[in-house]
Parts: sequence; structure tokens; C-alpha cells
Amino acid sequence: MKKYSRRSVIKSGTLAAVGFSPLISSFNKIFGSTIKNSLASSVDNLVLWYPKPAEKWLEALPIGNGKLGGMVFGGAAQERISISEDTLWTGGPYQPAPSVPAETLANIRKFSLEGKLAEAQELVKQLQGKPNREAAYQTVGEVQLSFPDVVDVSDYRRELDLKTGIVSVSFTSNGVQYKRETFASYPHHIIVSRVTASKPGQLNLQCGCSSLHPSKKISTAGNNTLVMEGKNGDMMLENGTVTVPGALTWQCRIAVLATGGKQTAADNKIQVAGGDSVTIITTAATSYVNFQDVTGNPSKLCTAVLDKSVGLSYDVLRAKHIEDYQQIFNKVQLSLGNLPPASVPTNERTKSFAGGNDPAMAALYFQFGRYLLMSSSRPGSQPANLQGRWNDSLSASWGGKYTVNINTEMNYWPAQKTNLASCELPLLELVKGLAVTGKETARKIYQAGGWVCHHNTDLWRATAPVDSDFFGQWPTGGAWLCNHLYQHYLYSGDTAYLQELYPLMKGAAQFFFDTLIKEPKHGWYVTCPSMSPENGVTKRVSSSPGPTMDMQILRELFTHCSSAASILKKDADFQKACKGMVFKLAPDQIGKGGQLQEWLEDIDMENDNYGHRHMSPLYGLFPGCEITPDRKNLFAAAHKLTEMRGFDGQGMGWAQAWRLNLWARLQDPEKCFKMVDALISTKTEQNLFDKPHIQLDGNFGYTSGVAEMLLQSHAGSVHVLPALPQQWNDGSLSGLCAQGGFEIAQLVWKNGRITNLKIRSVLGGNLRLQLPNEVATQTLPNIKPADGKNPNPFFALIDMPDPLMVPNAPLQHITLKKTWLYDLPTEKGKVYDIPFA
Ligand code: FUC
Repeated sequence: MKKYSRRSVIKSGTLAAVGFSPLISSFNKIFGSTIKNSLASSVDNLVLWYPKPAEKWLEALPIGNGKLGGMVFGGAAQERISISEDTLWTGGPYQPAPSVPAETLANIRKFSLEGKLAEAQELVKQLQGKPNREAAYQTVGEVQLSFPDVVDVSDYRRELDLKTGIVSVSFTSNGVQYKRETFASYPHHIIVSRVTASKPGQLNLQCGCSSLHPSKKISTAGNNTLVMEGKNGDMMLENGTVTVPGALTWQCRIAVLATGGKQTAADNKIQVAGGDSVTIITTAATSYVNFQDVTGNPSKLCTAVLDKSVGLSYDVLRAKHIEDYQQIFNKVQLSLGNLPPASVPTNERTKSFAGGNDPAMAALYFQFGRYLLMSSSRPGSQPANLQGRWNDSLSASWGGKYTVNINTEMNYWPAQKTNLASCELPLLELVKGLAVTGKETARKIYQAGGWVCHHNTDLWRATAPVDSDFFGQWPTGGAWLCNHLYQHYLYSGDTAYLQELYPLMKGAAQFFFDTLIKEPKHGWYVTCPSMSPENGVTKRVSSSPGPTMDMQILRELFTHCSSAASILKKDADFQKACKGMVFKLAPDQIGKGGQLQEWLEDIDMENDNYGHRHMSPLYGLFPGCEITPDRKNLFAAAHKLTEMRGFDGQGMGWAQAWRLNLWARLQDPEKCFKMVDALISTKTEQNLFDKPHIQLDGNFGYTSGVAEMLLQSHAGSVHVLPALPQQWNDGSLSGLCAQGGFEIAQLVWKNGRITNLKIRSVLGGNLRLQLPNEVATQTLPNIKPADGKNPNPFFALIDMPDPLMVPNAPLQHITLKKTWLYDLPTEKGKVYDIPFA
């Protein structure tokens, strides 16, 4: 299908001196699917626990089923569960793209190419969306339980068990042991809380609810249901001016089901007296059908959901939830070393992580990121936004939006590699919407075909430039999303998925065919107007044609488009045009400091914003793959830039997580560990949400980064343990995925050396394995060193050409640890045991 190219011969190490004899039969031994979970019993580091109830929202424990999010406070006498729903945002359907005269665009381009960037920036203001502030994600409200008998409390414990996705609270009061379990069920679309007491007939409780929405109304239906409903907020500018009135209605419906005792409804509350146990089932919905249609009926939706659940026993609801949950969560196991004493609460572990010895905390935090993604993004839900699915305010930080110049993509970095592919499907649905609204944006602002999305979007799929001319003028958000989604194909080889994605990619590429312009100095094609996300060429001016990140994203987009068209046997002319355009774009350039340049001109060193949180020009190193160790000069320049940017990321957890992924691609385990250390010990809230703002991309970025330390597959091989720090000298894992359709069935290492490696081949084909030196110095009987033939057709960007590279500085080199390459022919569905001596 694809031709053999330089990508398939990676010269990062001398080939291992092992025999070429036919593979021995034990090598081809097939292990059943039981292998996947064989490590389960040895891994028990999956609980977050606390000896006290949460006082603040950021101490509460998250649960979620994609659509609904809950934060469980765990108070003994007063329980609070804060509820959010994925479609409750401000505003209604709107299209903010202004009609821009062709002349304005022509003048911006003229000024930009003449280097009059301040003048260009001034005109760019006319491209801003009307309104230029997008919708905000809004909370639903709270379910509140009070227990009048609970006074003196002992033996209190609150925990979130990642093995089940259940938050439990237990304590003793007046000789009665109380227990509560709360979880969010995907199969039943509900949040369930179960309250039990050790003595029958002892449960007295009152269930109420509240909401910050000024429009809310609370009522009861019968003696067992609470109904809270309202209207969403208006979209507004920062100064309070309403731009798009709220067009949604919402409802939250709560069923209180007691066994034993007496149940009454009064004052918008449900009382249970003398019960044995109580199950509280909550659901919520809005009238949102899609970004153009708000005619749904939340009351009907909620009633239908509750009707399906209230007749089922708690045990059935719980069992169905666990079955659904574990089938996703259990796919990956990770152990990085010993557990600390069970007596240390989670928040103490993060505090003492720096300089301590708690590798298990790093593994727990990794799994917590997976947990958050599967709790905030499931098929049928909106994608995880800046706050995942959790929100206790009427306007989350940064509106809790989809910021696509980094944050949304970062949310989904772990999806493919940590075996959560289905959780990424909501992102594909979002991009389908962007392709519709973005078509109008392309036409109205740029008189161009295809579609475009700038740096932010929201529930309504707004695609115009927003926030301000400094931040908003970046046209490459949609292209990045397409590149990201293409990864799903590279991991799965799923052609039906590619069919669905292809028109979106093609539309994204079309926009750039219509808008790229030739810069006069070298004749390179560049984006214009554009900018390097959120970084300015000066303090006030960000406008700059052809920033490095754009060119890298577009090289990838055009390459993907040409590969996809060829795989799907479509659009021969388009395919040819895409291939051609890859070579016409402005190249990566190395600046006078030896760094990968951020902009077309070598102005990096004069820029006093050098420690910027964004790492945009390093897109080609991660998550992209045009900068790999065999491209030595570019690799060294990327290394230099990563170093120059520093470790702090202006104090943002997500920016540090970005750096972690880059250091993993630079194969530097010490720097990776430094970032792991910084993230866990300084960037975690008590409930392990990333800091300083409520932005969960930091959590997701961490999980992706740890996966990149342990397994990489972006450069034509399955590279095992590419950046293993000495702090994690002993460990084991299973379930991480690699491009080309491979999955680690089992990996065990001791003293930094691999002792067991079993790889499942999901698609068949050649497995090009890259192993660290420590391993290869052991004898690996009967494995063939790679000979450059037979590359796996699914590996990323086999066709991707070397980006042109223009050095303005003496070229540098980075010496990496030696690695060894092997080729193993595999059959679809089999597990291969790599025979270490
Ligand atoms: C990016 C960042 C900001 C913030 C926002 C949500 O634009 O530069 O710091 O994280 O996203």
C-alpha cells in the first residue's frame, strides 16, 4: 500500500548481533486473552482516600459517565453531590463569523509580508467574531442529604476506588455504622447514591437540592421525587452585556427510594424516617439536541431515564455499572514500584512526593487521568472540556470551553495510547459540527472553501476568531484536530473510521489550499493572517505569517490527506495536490541560538517572553512526528528550544505536562521525572485535579506523558521503555497501545532491564521493535535485527518526507542512549512472547 521509505530504517542504534535463524516455536506461543489482566492481582494502587470530608469543591471526589458529572463531598451529617451535565452551557445556536471585505484581508497580508506586523494586527481586529466571547459551561446544582442523627463521628473514611469508579464514605455515629456509595452509571445515564446503616430501621434522612441558576424552580412529584428545573444563562461579554440569550431549558430529577421506614415529601424535600437503606437516583438533561437544534424536552428525557432505573435493585444498577466501567478501565495496568503504608492519605502522598520514594503515586496519578477521561467523555456525550465534566459555577474558568490551540487536544492525548479509544469518539462528533459552522466562517471571513476553526470553540461549535486580536487570530485549530483524530486510524487500521474522518480532513485542507500565500523572500507558502498560539512577536503584536507550528500541522495534514485518499482510493488530483503542497510550505528553521525557530524570522532571542507556557513550535516533536532522533539536527534544535523554554510553564500544570511529553520524546528520563515530580507535588489539588486553575488537561497530559516515557510508536517502531527514570527501576504494565495495531500484553522490568515482554498483534504485519541497550546486551535468541524491509503499513507517516530544514546556526548533536531494532512478522490476533535469555 505504501512504499518503503527512509522512515523504515531508523538509524538510532547498531543492529543487534543476534542470529537470523527461523523463529522458534516458543516464540510464537499464543497466550489467551487472560494475559491482559494477569497483573491485576499484583496491582492494588487504585484508591484515592481521605480521613476527612471535603470542605471545598476541589477536595470532593469526581464521578462521571460522560454526560453527567458528580463531585461527592462525603460530609457525615450533610452530604453534597455537585451535579453537572454536558450540554448545560450559556446561550443558544449562533454564528459569530463576521463578513470581512476581501480588501481587509488583502491589506493584512500585504502588511504582514512587508513586516509591518503592528499594522496587520490592527486590521486583524476586524476578523474578530461578533460576539467575540464564546458560551460558558454551567453547573446544574447540588443534591443534598442531611442526616439529623449523625453527631459524633468516628472511623471516618472517604475514598474513590478506581477499580470500580465508586466513591464510598463510611463512619460510625452513636454505635451505628453508616456507609454510602456513589457512582455514575453509563448504561443507565444516572448518578446513584446508596445509603445504608448497620442497624435496621435506623436511617433518618432528608434529601433536597439547590442550584445557582436564578431561574431554578424546585418541586416534588409524589413522595419520592424531587424536580429541579430552569433555563440556561445568557451568553455575555465580560462586562455583562448579553450577546446571545439563553435558549435551553434544563431539568434535574432525583428519585429517593427507601426500603423500610416512612417516606414523605414537604418543603421541596423528601424525608425518610426509620429506613433500612435508601437509594437516591439522579439524572439531568437539557433541551439541547445539537448545535443547531434546542427543541429537546428535558422533562421527558429525565422521566424516561428514571423510569428505566427505579424498578431495578441497587445491586443490579451497581453490577451493570461495574461491568461497563471495568471493561474499559481494566484494559491498562501499571505498577511502578512499592506502595507506601496504607495509612497515608492521598493528599499527604502528593505533598511528600518530591524527594520521597512513592513511585506508586506516579502510577495512581497516571490511572487517575484515564479515569477522568472515561468519566468525562463517552460515546453520546460532549467531549471533555477544560474542566472535563465537572463544574460548580455558572461560568467556569475560561468558560470551561474547548480551547483547541492546545488544551482540547491535550485532553485526548492519552486516548489511543492508554486504550481508551472509544472515549475519543465525542471529539470526532465535535469536529463534524465544526466542519459545518467552520465552512461559513471560511466563506465569510476569508472567501475560502473548506472549513476553519480558530483557537476556541464551545457547545455551539463557534469557529470564528475570539477573545482578542492578540489571542484569537490562529486559523489552524481545525487542522490540528484532524491530525489528532487521524491517530485513531494509525492505532486501529479502521478503514470505516477513516471514511468518516476523511471528508473533515479534506475540508480542512481545502481551506488552506485557498488561503495559503507565497512569501516573497523564499517563495514558501505560509498561513496569513496567523500567529504562534498565544505568544507575541512583541508584547502587543502576535500577528505573524507562517509560524513554525502552522507549517508542521499543515505538513502533517497534507500528508495524512494524501495517505487517506490513497488508502480509500479517492480523489487522485487532490492527493497529488496535497503531496505537492507538503514541500512548498515554509520549512523548520534553526535559529542563531541553535533553537528551533518559533517564527519565520529568527527573532526568538530578542523576544522577552521566552519561558512562555505554550510549546507550539515543538508540535513536530510531540504530538507530531516530523522531528525524530534520526533527523539529528532538527532533533537537537528541538532539544535546545525545549530547554530554553524552561520547566515552569508560567506556573501552569498543563504547560508542565506538555513539557513532560516533549522530554519523553527527547528520551530524557531525568527531565521527565523532574516534570512528574513537579506535577504531582506542586500541581495537584487535594482531589488530584490539576492546578492552578481548574483545567484537567494537566491531568490528561500527565497520563499521556507517562505513557510516552514507557512506550512510543510515532517514528516507525514500537519503542519499549524509551525514557525510563531510575526511580522506576522495577515495574510492570499491560494494555498500552502502539500505532500499527500493537498492544503490550505484558511488560515486566527489574533493575531497569526488561525481563518479560509479550506483545499482541491486533492487525498482523511486521512488528518493528525498538529496545533499550540494557535489554539488547542480553541475548535475544532468534529475533531478526531490522533490515529496513517490510515496514508496517499502519505506522505513522511512513510517507512523510523530511521537512526541509534551514540552519542559521552551527548544527548541534544530542547523544541518545543506544537502542536496537528488530523485525518480527506477526499474525493478526496473536500474542508474541519476546524470548529474553
Ligand atoms: C490556553 C492557555 C491559557 C489557558 C487557556 C484555557 O489558551 O494559554 O493559559 O489555559 O488555554
